[in-house]
Amino acid sequence: MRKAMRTLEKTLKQTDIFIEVRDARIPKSSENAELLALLPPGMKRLVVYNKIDLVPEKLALLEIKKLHDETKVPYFHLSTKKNVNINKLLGFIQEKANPQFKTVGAWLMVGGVPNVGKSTIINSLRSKETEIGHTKKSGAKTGGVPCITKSVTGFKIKMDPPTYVHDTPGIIIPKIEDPLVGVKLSLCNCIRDGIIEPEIVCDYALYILNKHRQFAYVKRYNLPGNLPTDEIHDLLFAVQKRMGLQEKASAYENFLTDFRDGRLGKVFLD
Ligand SMILES: Nc1nc2c(ncn2[C@@H]2O[C@H](COP(=O)(O)OP(=O)(O)OP(=O)(O)O)[C@@H](O)[C@H]2O)c(=O)[nH]1
Ligand SMILES: [Mg+2]
Repeated sequence: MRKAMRTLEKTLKQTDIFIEVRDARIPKSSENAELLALLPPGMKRLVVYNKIDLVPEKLALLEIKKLHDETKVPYFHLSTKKNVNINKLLGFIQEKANPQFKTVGAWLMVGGVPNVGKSTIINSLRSKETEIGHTKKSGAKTGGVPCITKSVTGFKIKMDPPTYVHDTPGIIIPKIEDPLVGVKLSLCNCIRDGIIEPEIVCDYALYILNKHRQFAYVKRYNLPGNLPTDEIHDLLFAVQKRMGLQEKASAYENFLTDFRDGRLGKVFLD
């Protein structure tokens, strides 16, 4: 990550706009102050809150607005999965990115913590430009686990004016001071599984589901008496039984995957 930070710092010197991607479920916890500290003063910035399809939208947008009341940094929400505001993002880029020299084109950088959807956003932008979307050159590599992007790579997203984006590896704060922030990052798959005890992460997920009164898990895992629980061991036992899993570790995995993919309901964690 240190090496990536150094590369980022250098690349930022050839960047016109920095687009910071955060996870709409954890707008505050997915901010990376160390990454933002690398930005040259006065650099044009935008924050996008991706995966809005996974949150109760009204509540999340209210909390996100509060975060920006003082900073005045432009922002909006996004979902690449549901194609929400991708055109708005293109419009923003078109308006703000005016290349100094037409031949060089404008350069953007997409950055943020791991697994928030940076590379997927680049691919969504590329697919909107027919000439680029139909080329054989493959897009940015994406995946459901953190740290898929390993190096800074440039992609063309627009032909006229020529506009390019640096895709960057996800950067996590080296020392997370607040343990709850660590749990939330783990729950949203921004840090690798296993770094935080899975039982703690699952327990927090269950607490959040109950707090939001999202009880889809009761039916999905066939809980005894058709009743919700706040006992993580009872829940994991039900997951294991319902899914026919041999090992407890697979129950953790199954439950977390369901939670992360939104199959158990929409939640907001910050
Ligand atoms: N539900 C939902 N999932 C999304 C959305 N955008 C991206 N994803 C998923 O999030 C996961 C991570 O996407 P990537 O684009 O690889 O994320 P990244 O930020 O580039 O990740 P790193 O390169 O590992 O830092 C993938 O499984 C995507 O399909 C979205 O709007 N909604
Ligand atoms: Mg990536």
